Amino acid sequence: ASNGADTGNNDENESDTNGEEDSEYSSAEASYVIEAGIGLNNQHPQYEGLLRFKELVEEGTDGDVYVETYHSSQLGDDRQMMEALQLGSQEVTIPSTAPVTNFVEEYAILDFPFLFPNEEVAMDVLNGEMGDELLASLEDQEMVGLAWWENGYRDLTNSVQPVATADDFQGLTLRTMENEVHLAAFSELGANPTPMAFGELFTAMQQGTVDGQENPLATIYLEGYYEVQDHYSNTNHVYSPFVFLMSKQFYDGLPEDYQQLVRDAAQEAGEFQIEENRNQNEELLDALVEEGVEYTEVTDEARQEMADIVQPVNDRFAQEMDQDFVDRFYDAIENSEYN
Ligand code: KDG
Repeated sequence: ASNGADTGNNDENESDTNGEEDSEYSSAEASYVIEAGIGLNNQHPQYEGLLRFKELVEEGTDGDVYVETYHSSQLGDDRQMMEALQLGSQEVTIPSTAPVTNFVEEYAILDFPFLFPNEEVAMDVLNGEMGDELLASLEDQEMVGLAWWENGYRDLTNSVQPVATADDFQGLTLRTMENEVHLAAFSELGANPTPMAFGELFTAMQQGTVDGQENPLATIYLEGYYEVQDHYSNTNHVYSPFVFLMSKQFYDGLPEDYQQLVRDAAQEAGEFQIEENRNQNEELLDALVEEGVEYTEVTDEARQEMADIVQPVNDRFAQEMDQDFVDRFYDAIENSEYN
């Protein structure tokens, strides 16, 4: 079922639904077909990464594994796509980690605001033992975590007022991802958080159901949020990883060499996606301002104040989690060579 065709914005190339025209292979001749879907549109580096995955897998298996790519929630929202992976009716999705907490509790640690001091530390921890542990914990949920990709630091937009300090969050109705930590953190800042699937967000802003939202710059610009939002602040409040998920049922049915091949392809396509993402993020601020959005720069001091306000939320959630896991996670951040 497609619930996302008319949501979101900026799908400039609607015909590029499944990358068919870019492929010399076809599903009819393949032994295995991977249906891969994401929530973001086909302008986002995440989709470019997915097309790279397709190319690597099809070339690596000489077309024996074929990848159909879908964007803009065409296959459903993050939660629905993960459920489809569990059932084996869809093979791949690449959500932000926030909605994964509804399946594996420990993922909530990644949602702690102001947790990672920079992107390099985040990727170092995720590509190390702690990240491996988080990927392995998905197996009980009938999913296989193949690689970490990057959404990036999340920033705030809204249609009401410039947000420079923690006080400015007061009374703003903000769409958040479906995640308890995000809900608690934005409540603590005095906002009214409204959890909602990504595919419903553009319309919700357009109709004024929410005043604003938070996402990395690439999403804000490439989904055309400037059409419905007036203010942007570089809050950088949460580092948001993507996790490349495959249906365990499908993965288990692949021959071993193909299992290794999809693993390597997810990793390599991820490295490409991360580089594209970071390059774009740098350029997009100017483009956003050119579209008429007012940019409010958040000072380090103001950001520290926000961090102090939400710290009790992090502490409360940390207490509910396995203590050893939390300690080792904090240690991994502390001991990262990029810290
Ligand atoms: O393709 C990824 C999206 O489905 C979603 O996870 C993006 O961060 C996101 C959000 O705000 O829902």
